[in-house]
Amino acid sequence: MKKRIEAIQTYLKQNNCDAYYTENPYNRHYLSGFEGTTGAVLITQAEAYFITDFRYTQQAKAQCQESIVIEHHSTLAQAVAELAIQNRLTTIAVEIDHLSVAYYQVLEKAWPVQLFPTQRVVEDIRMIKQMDEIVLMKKAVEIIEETYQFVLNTVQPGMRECDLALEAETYMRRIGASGPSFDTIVASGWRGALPHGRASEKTIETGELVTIDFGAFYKGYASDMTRTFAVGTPASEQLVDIYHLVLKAQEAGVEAVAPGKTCKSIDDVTRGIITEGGYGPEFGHTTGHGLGLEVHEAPRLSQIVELPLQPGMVVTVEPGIYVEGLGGVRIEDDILVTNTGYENFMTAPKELIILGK
Ligand SMILES: [Mn+2]
Repeated sequence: MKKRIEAIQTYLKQNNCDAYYTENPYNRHYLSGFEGTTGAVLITQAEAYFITDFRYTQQAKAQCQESIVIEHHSTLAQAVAELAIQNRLTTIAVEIDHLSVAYYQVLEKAWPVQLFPTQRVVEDIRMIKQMDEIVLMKKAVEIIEETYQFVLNTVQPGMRECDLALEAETYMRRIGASGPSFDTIVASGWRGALPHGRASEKTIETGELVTIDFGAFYKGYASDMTRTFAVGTPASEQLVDIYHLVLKAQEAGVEAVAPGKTCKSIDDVTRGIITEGGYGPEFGHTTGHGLGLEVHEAPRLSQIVELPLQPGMVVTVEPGIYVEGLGGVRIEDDILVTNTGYENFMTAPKELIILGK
């Protein structure tokens, strides 16, 4: 935590700015350790403050070890105005990606300082995971993989997608998740063609492929996993062929991950294989995204991102093919970029599983 605060203080010195302010839940958590829902971080060149109200003071004192905890009795903006006067601040950096226009104006009015608009300062630091973060992410992955085993043991023909999602989300909580890292996607049969088909009331039928895309939060860190499996012998041979093509692309994409390679180059690998297989237009999303405190964060593995991968980044690799009216396939692993290549956090098999056979 101390290192994270120091990184911000270095940024402040380099930019000739007196303080950095955030209420963004992920950046706030990253810079303070606070896991609650209301509060603000103010880091000056000399101090780190955490400001919250009565409801969260005890929690903040326990979680924000490196910050001076301040309980306010009016508004966060007002409390910061007082700190600005006490500390003789003249400029405060704010995260314009996370402020509404209205709230920006509130801060401008309340603070006796110049606002210094910033973007992606903490997000860029967050891209590189430290060892303590990697430990938590591995645990989040372990939970979701165990939940996947449970899903395979639980799913039955005739079961509604939403009931399977509920069972999975309950199970992950039971084994240590604080909750799902996003709404569980269960897309069976023709719904598999919806890349983000949230679990519906459709029943899962024999002969269908089922795509489940889900994740767990563990101590603030997210996992994100997708598998496609068959319930009974797949009715569509075309979908089985598609499965093998997606698997080939996914495995090649994972293998390609290494420090120094650009994000785009990983997308090139998966997209190249799928395009060669004849399904380029049916792979309409990017290959993957960064993962950490947020389930989608930097860097994105896309055609427009030339950023080189660096050790400590965690990214998903998740190509898919979606054929309207027929169905779809997606396979996703969470991958750590290491000094020499990559480490796949996931161990669950990726061969096509045919249940009840
Ligand atoms: Mn994902």
